[in-house]
Amino acid sequence: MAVPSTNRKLLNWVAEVQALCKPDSVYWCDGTQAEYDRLMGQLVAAGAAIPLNPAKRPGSVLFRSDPSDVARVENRTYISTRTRDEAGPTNNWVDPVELKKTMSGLYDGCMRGRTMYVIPFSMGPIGSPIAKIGIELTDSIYVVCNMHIMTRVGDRVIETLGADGEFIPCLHSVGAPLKPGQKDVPWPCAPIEQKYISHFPEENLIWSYGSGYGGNALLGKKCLALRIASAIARREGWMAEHMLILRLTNPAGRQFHIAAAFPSACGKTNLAMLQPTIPGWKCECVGDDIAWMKIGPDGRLRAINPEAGFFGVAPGTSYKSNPMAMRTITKNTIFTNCVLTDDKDIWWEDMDEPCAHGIDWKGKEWTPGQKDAEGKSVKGAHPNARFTAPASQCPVICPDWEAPQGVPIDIFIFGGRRTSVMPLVHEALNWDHGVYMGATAASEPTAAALDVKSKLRRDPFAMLPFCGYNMADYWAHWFEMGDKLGSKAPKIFYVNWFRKTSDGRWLWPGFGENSRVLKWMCERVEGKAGAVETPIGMMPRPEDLDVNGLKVSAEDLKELLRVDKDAFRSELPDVEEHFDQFGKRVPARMRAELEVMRKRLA
Ligand code: SAT
Ligand code: MN
Repeated sequence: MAVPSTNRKLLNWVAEVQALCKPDSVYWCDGTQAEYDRLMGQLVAAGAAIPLNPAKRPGSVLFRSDPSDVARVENRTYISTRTRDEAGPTNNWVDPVELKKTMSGLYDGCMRGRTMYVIPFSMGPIGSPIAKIGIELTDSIYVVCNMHIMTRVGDRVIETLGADGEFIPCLHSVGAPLKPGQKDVPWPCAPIEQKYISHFPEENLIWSYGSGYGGNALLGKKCLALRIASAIARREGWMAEHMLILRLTNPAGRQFHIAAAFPSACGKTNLAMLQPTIPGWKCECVGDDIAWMKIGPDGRLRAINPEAGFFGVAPGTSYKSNPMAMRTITKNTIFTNCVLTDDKDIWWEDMDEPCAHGIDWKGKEWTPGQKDAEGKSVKGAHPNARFTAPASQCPVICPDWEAPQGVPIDIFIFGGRRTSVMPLVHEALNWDHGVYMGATAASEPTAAALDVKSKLRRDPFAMLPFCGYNMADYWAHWFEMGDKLGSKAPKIFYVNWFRKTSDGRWLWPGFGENSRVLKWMCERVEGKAGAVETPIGMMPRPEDLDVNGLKVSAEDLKELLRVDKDAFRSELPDVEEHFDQFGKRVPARMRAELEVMRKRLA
């Protein structure tokens, strides 16, 4: 057990929550391996965690969530600001006084029969000028163990906090108190209508109730590092973004740092750990999900990865799609909602080797191709099954991934999953045009959100579910950052790896071959690579891309680099509608970009 803090604000808050939630006991986490092993041992003994075959996957376990608790719940996620306008039309809003009243009612006695864990954690390397301290109070050991991997937990955080340091309070409960003698279930949680993932950005406070899953429960990630941090960043003049960070080194040894925003489950982890297929280029991973960026003393934007682990989407991850992720998760990894194979290893759809038989994510006997009552084939792993693994285990982790001052960003990339219309890559004509690209980014839906049904989802900057204030004000903040950065601003690009032909064939091989597109971007930064101006921005001609050894026909490449003016023009009303939901708050500069686009496409 950790040294109890001397921080008055912290001690008072812990006492207050203890009085409200009424846990049987309170435990201060020290973040040590011994603590992790002991707590995980308890979960194994209780049957909540299944230890995997130590000869195959040492130090690793499998969890199965309750079938109702498998992903973030966006319709139960709230930005609770004094006025509805401050949260904006894309966030759920409830008045903070009312929400706190409702939730206090739920929290009252909610930890009975359980231990309340105090998790002191740092988002970012401890002591970095960009890092922030959070304290999560939770009654879930699963959360404690995941936080051990995903953040930096322990005594050093308490020491850094000192007697009067600032921290972000993060309260979490699974919402499943136990009566005396009542046996716990493997995955306690509350019914959907009692789940609340609430943020109070005006007082840097997070209250989460009822879910044990991912971003609903590991409060350092989406809640703190994106929703609360984005609101702080706007006040303080920096950026908290849903972006991977990577370093690309060219054959001459010049380093480029890229930060890229794609919605959840659109291949951020794959790109972050990309293995270039072009000779002489090296790629290293700094982070796969979140970037915190401040303008450094030299005027350039410096980025850190606030996390310490990867919470990656498992299905689709393979030695073919992401060998470095596969090697990262060979040990010391927590798996959630995967298949348990007969030799006590894990499996999911599109892993390299097929699985003959196993136990599916719901705990039932399973054979591939198995059909349900309606004749639909049953997946063994949940589409949003996850792995939680230490970033330090990634074979291509960047040597500077924990550099307190961060890495200087040269390039921003936006994108999404679009099977049609959007070409392989285009480059913004200037910062404002790049902000327009980010604001209008769209994707076809993925498995990361439980409750999104629409066909094409505009996901500005991949921040739609993660922006802790009015999205239009967030766009204004991007314009302001551009003004501050001036000539030192990163160049902005938009990519789409997911184009298909009308008969459903992929046009682009993706994965390591994406390095060809990144190479072109780096050479644009250096002023070396050619491009043509199109109505949507600068684009490479086929001869501007390094296609040496690439197995894509000239015809397909032409299609990948074609701008379908009619299709883009036909999407403008949708863009306008997208802007209009924010009314007068839309920056004039954004409206101006739309008008320029309209003219270019005419
Ligand atoms: O479940 S999380 O929100 O942590 C991951 C994601 O959706 O990107
Ligand atoms: Mn994400």
